Amino acid sequence: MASFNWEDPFLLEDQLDEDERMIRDSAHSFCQEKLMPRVEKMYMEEGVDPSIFAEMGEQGILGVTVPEEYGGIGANYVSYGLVAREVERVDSGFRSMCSVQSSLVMYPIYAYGSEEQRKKYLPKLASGEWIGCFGLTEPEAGSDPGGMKTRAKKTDGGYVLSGSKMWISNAPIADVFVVWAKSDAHDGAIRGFVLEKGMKGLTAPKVGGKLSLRASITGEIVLDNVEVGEEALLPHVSGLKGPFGCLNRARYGIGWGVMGAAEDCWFQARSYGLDRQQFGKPLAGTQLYQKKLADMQTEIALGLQAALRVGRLFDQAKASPEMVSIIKRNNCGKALDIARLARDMHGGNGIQIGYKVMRHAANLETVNTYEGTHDVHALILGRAQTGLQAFV
Ligand code: TGC
Ligand code: FAD
Repeated sequence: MASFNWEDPFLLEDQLDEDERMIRDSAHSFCQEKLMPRVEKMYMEEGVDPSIFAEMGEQGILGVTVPEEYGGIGANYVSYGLVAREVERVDSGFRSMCSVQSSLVMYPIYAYGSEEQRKKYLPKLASGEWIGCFGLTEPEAGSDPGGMKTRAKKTDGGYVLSGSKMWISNAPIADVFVVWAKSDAHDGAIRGFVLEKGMKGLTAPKVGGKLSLRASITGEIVLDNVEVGEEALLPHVSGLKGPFGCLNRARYGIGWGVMGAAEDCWFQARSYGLDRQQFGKPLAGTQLYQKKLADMQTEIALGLQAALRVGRLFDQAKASPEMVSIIKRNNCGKALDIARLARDMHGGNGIQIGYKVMRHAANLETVNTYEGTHDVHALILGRAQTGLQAFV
């Protein structure tokens, strides 16, 4: 039999091609050299450094799957997942910045936008010169986005948007706002609009006081009769399948990303247990400690393998939303369990910022909730196998 690589139990490495490894390695170096040194300060101060977007853009990790003619690198979905894993190995908040920009802002403009919209927005979003946000959730419509109250009223030359969005990543620093509203000109169907910073009536106050995802800025979007021209409408999609088409991609990336955070917690717990002596021996030499490390290793190996499988199917246009729900739900839940366990294995030191595990655990509370909560994905999967919908 072959020898066992404890860090890569199922030899994921062998299942990647040369381009994928190169994109992954380059993202890994960028994340460790440029992002890791800044994360603690940003997290502690709940601060934001918008210049990170330009650095991510220069690195080529915004809009990884968008074709080169629009500023992306035209890579496959496996590469996108590998990048998400490297970014979230540092912090879920940084991965959020990338996910929103790539899957929730660039993707809808690419997939549902006019050629003018593509040319105007995508290159600047890919370079990070412009920052984007995605407004779907509202104060009274979270898991049930179909219950949104934001309205687009038809005028002679365009639309007037009114309403408010809540919990919107990047919003306070955004230049470009992809906002979803029910349009009276389209029988009340949900339509997407691309708004720009500085439009009269558009504001995006910060939501403060977060105890999770503190390195990513979150805000509201307030739409006080914002007048836009016809060119703001995303012409090629109507209905909830518009925002869900974006969520399928962001959720898929999260399925990979959280495994990066989980791996960081696992490696931290292993190193800590090898160094820390209690009762005259390393903690890692105790049965309970080893059982916990084995559980972490197993769940991460399985989670990564599942993410890779869905990625390969994505690239063959054979992935379904339900497959994405399986990896989003499983991998977020398992990563959160692993981060909490790693925190416990560090004893008192585990609550200190320098050991990273508590920061990951706090972040993963959000990741388990946004992009469809753990339970909402269970209901999506329950509906798919029973034919009965249990939401209402
Ligand atoms: P339902 O009746 O199921 O569907 C309505 C229409 O949408 C279509 N559809 C999809 N299309 C593509 N992909 C999917 N995954 C789709 N799911 C549904 C469906 O075919 C139908 O189309 P049509 O043409 O027949 O009208 O809708 P529902 O209202 O019953 O929805 C139920 C539910 C719970 C599944 C859904 O509402 C849901 O997923 N809720 C969770 C909401 C959510 O995920 N919000 C995320 C907000 S964005 C965010 O969190 C960003 S965080 C980013 C970061 O910082 O990283
Ligand atoms: P609720 O829907 O009120 O759910 C509360 C609880 O009830 C959950 O446990 C849920 O699982 C459960 N529940 C809900 N419905 C059912 C049901 N039918 N049956 C059983 N249980 C149910 N949104 C955006 O649009 N854009 C963003 O960029 C964005 N970024 C975010 C960043 C952060 C930091 C956070 C925290 C959220 C962000 N969100 C964003 C919003 C996020 O998608 C929502 O928080 C999420 O969809 C859940 O909605 P909710 O908070 O209203 O919770």
